[in-house]
Amino acid sequence: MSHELKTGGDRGYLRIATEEAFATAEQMDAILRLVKEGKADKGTVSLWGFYGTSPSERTTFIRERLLDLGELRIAAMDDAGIDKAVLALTSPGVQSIHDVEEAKGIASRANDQLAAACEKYPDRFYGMTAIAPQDPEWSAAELKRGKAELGFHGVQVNSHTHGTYLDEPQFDPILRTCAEEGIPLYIHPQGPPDNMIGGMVEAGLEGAVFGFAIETSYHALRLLTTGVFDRYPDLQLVLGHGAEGLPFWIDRLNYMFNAGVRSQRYERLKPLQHPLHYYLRNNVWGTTSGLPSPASIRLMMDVMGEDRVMYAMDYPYQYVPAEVELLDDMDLPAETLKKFFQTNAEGLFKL
Ligand code: 1DF
Ligand code: MN
Repeated sequence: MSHELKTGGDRGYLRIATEEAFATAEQMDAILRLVKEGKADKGTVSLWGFYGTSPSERTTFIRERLLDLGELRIAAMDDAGIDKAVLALTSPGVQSIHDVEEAKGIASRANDQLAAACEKYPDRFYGMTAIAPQDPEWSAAELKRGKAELGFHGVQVNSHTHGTYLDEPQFDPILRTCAEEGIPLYIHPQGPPDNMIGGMVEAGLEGAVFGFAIETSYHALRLLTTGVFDRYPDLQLVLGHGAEGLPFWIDRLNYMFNAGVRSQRYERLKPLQHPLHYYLRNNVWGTTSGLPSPASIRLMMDVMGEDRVMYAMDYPYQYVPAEVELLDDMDLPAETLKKFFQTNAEGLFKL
C-alpha cells in the first residue's frame, strides 16, 4: 500500500468514477424470469443465470451491492477514495426484455429510483438515463425527461438490442436527441447477440472477459464507419474498458476501412469526412473500467488526447481499491491526473 485513500481531494483532485452500476429488484426479477422460461438470449442466460443465482462469494457481493443506492455504496466509495459516482442501470438494462411495455415501465421506474438516490446524495451520486431502445421514440422522450426533470447527465445503452445496432435507421431519434440535447451516449457492453456468440459461451469467453469488448467495439465501429459522426458532429460517445480496445487498433482499422472504401468493396461504406482517428479525438471518450493499466491509459491518451480519457471503477463488478492507488501513482503530470480523475468527467457530464 503506497498511500491512504481518502475522499475530499487530498491529492489535488477529486476522484469521479464514471461507469458504476446499480440494479432494481424488478429488473432482476424480469430478467431472471426470462432466463427461467428459456426466453432470454444466450448472453443473458450466461450473465444473469450466473449473477442472479450463483451462491458464490463474488455473485452474492455483487447482487447485494447492485441493489443498494445508499449507505453501503457510500461506504465503499469512502473506502476507495471515490468522491463521486456516475451511475447507470446495470447491463443489459431492459434490452433483453421482449415485452416492450414491460421494458419501458422497468426503465422509467429505475430512472425515478435513481433520481431519488441522486437527490438524497447530491454531491456523491449522478445519474444516467436508462432507455428501452426497443421503442426509439419513447426512448427519445425519456431522454428528455431524464435531462430536464430528473437532472441526469447522460444515457447508458447496453450495446445491441436483440441483435440490432444504433446505426440502424429506426434508432435515429435516440442519436438525434443525444446530439441536440448534448446528452453523452455511453455504450456499455452486454453479451454478444445469438447470431454472433458462436462458441463463446462454451469457451467461457462471451462475458466481461472478452466477448463484451468484441461486441461493443463492433457496435462503436458501426457508428464510426457509417458516418454517424458526420451526420451528428456534436454527438459524444463514451466507451468503457479502454475505449473497448479501439485506440490500440486504430491505424489498422483506418487503413483497411479506407482501402475498402476506395475500392468500393461494400455498398454501405462511403467516404467519411475525416480519418477514423479524427472521431476518436473529437467524438469518443474512453474510460478505464476494468483496465487499470498505466500502459493502456498512456496509449489511450496518445491516440484520443488526454482530455478524453476518464477514470471508471465498474463498481461493484471490479471493486479493487488498490487499483485506485496504482492509478494515483501513474507517472503523469499533475494536471493530466486531475483531468483523468476529475475535470474531464465534470466537463463531459456537466457535473
Ligand atoms: C461484468 C462486468 C458485468 C461489467 C457487468 O454488468 C459489467 C462481469 C452486468 O464481470 O460479468 O458492467 N463490466 O463493465 O466490466
Ligand atoms: Mn460495467
